[in-house]
Amino acid sequence: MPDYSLYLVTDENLDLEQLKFVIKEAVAGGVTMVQLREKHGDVREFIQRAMVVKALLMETGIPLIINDRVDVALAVDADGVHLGQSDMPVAIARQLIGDDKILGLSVENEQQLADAQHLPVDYLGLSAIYPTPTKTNTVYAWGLDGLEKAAGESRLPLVAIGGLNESNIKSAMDAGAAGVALVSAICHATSPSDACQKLRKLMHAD
Ligand code: TZP
Ligand code: MG
Repeated sequence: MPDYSLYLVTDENLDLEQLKFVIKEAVAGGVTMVQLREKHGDVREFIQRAMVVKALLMETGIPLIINDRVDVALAVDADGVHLGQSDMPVAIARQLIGDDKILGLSVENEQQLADAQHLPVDYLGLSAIYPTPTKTNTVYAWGLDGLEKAAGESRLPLVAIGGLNESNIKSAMDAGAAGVALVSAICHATSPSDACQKLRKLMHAD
């Protein structure tokens, strides 16, 4: 099973130099997974940025996951794709990417969590734990209680996302998350490397 524990989701507002800086620092700081999330560029730019990130992750063993777009994931031979509820259906995505790639799906309510249990995905993104300025169209906040309940019900590993940072990642892991996905706590840190190291320590603290 991939190590989902410290899962960086990139901020779409980073320019290419900032993106490279954040990825390099996050790798140095011990991130275990990287998702490239691009919401407003065209597909050519998405592919170019994905190739740059892929080169930076090469030989680190850290998987590159592409947000939303199966075509981009295939184009750069990424390690996986993360899909939302209105993206390509995961059964079709699985056929296209094959069994060896990592496939993640966001679940935004109890019904979606239940429905996802028998889908051909590797993990679920529990979205959102808390409301966050990074993504303003989230529909539901699971909270830590919701995360704990979901973890008890899910046969699939859960990656918690939304409003997570130094103050609450330990609680999210204790509530049963397989990992925490973070945008601003890493991308907006002065030193993403220091931030990742600190997050890792906090996450594994007793
Ligand atoms: N999906 C649900 S919340 C979110 C995404 C992509 C953004 C999380 O950003 P942050 O800054 O870690 O709260
Ligand atoms: Mg999406």
